[in-house]
Amino acid sequence: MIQRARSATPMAAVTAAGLALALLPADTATAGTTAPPVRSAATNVLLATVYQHERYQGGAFEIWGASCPSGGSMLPVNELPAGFNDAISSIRLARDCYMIVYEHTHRRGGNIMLAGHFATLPPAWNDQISSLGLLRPGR
Ligand SMILES: [Ca+2]
Repeated sequence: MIQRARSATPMAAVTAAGLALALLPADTATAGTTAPPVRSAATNVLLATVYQHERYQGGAFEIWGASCPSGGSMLPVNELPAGFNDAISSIRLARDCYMIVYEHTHRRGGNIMLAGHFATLPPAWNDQISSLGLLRPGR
């Protein structure tokens, strides 16, 4: 399902999991002023921003949702937007939101869990990520 954005964001794709992915052009990726692409109760929290280059540079996409799910469930992004497969080099995560990143699409292959902000990724993971999932740390 594809929805047109009302803001300057070119397009927002809403995944089956109810996440909204908003692509940001490279020149605005670091400005931090882009409005949420889809305003609804299901997509009003910025959960993560994913960048093509280290130190939050290059093209980026934002992941919006209601919240990170608790209770052991995961919000999946099984395929990355065009230009991001094997091209991710830095990631910012909302507080209380963890990300598991995977070597292959559809959350297959090797994986690691991330929390917080990563201006650089562990070397083995730079330009390797092909899918991901968001979840709330258990407690
Ligand atoms: Ca990969």
